Amino acid sequence: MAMAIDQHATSEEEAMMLAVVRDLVSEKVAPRAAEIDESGEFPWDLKELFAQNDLLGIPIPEEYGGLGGSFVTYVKVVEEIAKACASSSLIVAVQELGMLPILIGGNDEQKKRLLPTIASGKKIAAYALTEVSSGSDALGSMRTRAEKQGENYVLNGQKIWITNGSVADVVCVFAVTDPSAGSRGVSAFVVEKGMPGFIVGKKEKKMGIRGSPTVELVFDNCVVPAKNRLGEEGEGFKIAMKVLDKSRPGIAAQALGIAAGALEYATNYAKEREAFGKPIGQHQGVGFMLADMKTEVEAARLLLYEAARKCDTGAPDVSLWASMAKLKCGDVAMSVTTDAVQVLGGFGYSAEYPVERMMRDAKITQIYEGTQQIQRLVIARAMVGKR
Ligand code: COS
Repeated sequence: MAMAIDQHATSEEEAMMLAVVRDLVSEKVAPRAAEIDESGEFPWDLKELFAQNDLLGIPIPEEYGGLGGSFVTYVKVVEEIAKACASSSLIVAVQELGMLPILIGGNDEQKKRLLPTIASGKKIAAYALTEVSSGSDALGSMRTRAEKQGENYVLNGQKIWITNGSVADVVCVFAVTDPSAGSRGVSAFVVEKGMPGFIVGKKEKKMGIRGSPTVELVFDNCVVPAKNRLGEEGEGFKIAMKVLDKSRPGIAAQALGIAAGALEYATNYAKEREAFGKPIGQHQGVGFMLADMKTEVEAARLLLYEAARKCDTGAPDVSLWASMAKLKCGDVAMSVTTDAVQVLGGFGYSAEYPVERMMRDAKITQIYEGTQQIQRLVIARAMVGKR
């Protein structure tokens, strides 16, 4: 029984789901990971596979077409996929990121209209906050404008580094509606593929997560019906921040999965590869490295699962925990994959082996969904406040 062998599952349903995901990953995802990285193409077949297995709407309530599952289950699913393929894990993680503004800020009509097709995977969702001069300073430097004209808003501006932006049907976009109102001058909109003036711009060439398209989006007098505004005018920035509280654990899960995948590969290698008459893992230099890597991965996992549990319970300190999980898991992903390359030596540096890809994929987890510096800022503010 899956329950008996799954030390991390918190319920029988979760154990069954994770068992299914592990099979899918070993049969369908892992064999494709190197080729997805090499080609840089979005794996549409895996998106279909995840949709068929109900992985794209795990935390969406059943009344809106989702599975009604927990964030804890969701992060474990992302982690399992990321062990083999970081790009593919983003299909699940960004579907969640893109739907959260609707779940958090939308009214009942919007949720009924938009969430079921996202949960089923019929539509792909994305989240557009970042701009050329507005990365960490998401609020102060936002330039994209939305002006009310009759029953519509007209959006003008540009967003960059939008994951899945070129394949998305539904993009939650944040834009300034009142430049004089500070944090209350931003509003959130659902922009749908085909709306006039919604243009997909250039695609980035990246170090890692190469199978996940990262693009620029341009809004050129883009007409969005007012019924697609999420929340009241001026509530957009708070919606954006509340989303990040729940989406950062998803990226932490991706990071943890990358680290766990690299650790498993390096451990098996260290048991097989011999030097000076014994497996290299039995030399203290390598054995102690593996011991540190294992300890870091397990510590990061506990932090992540607690952060996800806080997302489920609506804990008031969820921002703090989401940022701590993202900070720890991102740093562990980078250090563990770097050490995994070291354990494999010259083979680790070769694209014939997966750990160099994992090391390249790990780096972004220290940058996106808020840099590690921004996570520290959120953590410190939660501890000592902000004047
Ligand atoms: N939940 C609800 N409201 C929040 C919030 C949260 N987690 N975080 C901030 N807010 C509110 C604040 O309460 C404040 O509201 P009032 O003006 O009504 O008091 C408002 O939002 C502005 O917050 P703050 O004053 O903290 O804004 P700053 O510009 O100082 O800093 C940071 C905000 C830096 C935390 C934010 O810009 C950030 O997270 N930046 C990184 C963005 C990011 O992660 N980008 C990655 C790409 S998106 S995938």
